[in-house]
Amino acid sequence: MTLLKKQLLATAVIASSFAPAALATTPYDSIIIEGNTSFLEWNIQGDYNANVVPLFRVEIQFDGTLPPTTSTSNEISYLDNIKFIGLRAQNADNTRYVFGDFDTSSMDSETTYTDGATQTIVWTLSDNNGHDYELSLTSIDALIFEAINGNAFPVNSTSATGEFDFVFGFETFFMSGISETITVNLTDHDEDGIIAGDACPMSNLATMVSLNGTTTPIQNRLGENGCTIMDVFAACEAEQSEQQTGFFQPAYRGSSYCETQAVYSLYRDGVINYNEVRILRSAL
Ligand SMILES: [Ca+2]
Repeated sequence: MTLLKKQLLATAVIASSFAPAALATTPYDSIIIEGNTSFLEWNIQGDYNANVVPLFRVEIQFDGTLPPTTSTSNEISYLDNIKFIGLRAQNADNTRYVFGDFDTSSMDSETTYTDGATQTIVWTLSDNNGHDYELSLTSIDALIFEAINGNAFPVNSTSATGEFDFVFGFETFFMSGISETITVNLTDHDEDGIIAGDACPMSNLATMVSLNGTTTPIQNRLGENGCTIMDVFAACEAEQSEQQTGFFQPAYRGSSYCETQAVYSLYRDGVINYNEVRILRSAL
């Protein structure tokens, strides 16, 4: 996004009448973590402490339609998903503040560790002046992100309140705080009307179900989880192509176990009737 210009971190303005430009509305999802600054130390600005800028705000904009960058059993990276991180500590009337805005060009690495309901995300960031920064967020009672159907999602789809440790340090600047509110703003990427917990954020919204190049007389209905019938079959195709990468596995087309099970699953969920089961089975 061209609007996400990188700005230098640690711009301290005292009793200023101007503020950093507000971010334009973006198509990205966002998480806004707001709370109280519990500790702030900055040797250059000796009077800056947690009493001077008692409120903090972290805004994370991310693309929830991308799969996580990397994923192992206990470690997952959302580096490619994160598009913007905005940090701010301020006083109540916003006349004194410290802020830093980072876009993707600032992000060097990110690591997320998840242990039960506790998740720690550490970002290392840098600016054009060679400054290095580190931001870590540790959730205490709710995950910040998780992967659903291979896409990155915040767990709480509308809003949540929890305690988050917030640590931000570079050189001799250090601050920490605990959040009071966590607000998640989700974008309806596929415009299917299901925003919270859309398990298929980029749905195939074709009018009719088509299989193997043939359009069936069955409407491509949308399930309550945000997945259409076509999404369900698309997930099978992805699985099938993964399985066919092995040398000895023959490439084959037509009905796979996954697709057959998908038909009966759609029937059990009440998405299709039995007549439609027969039509889909014969089309596979
Ligand atoms: Ca959807």
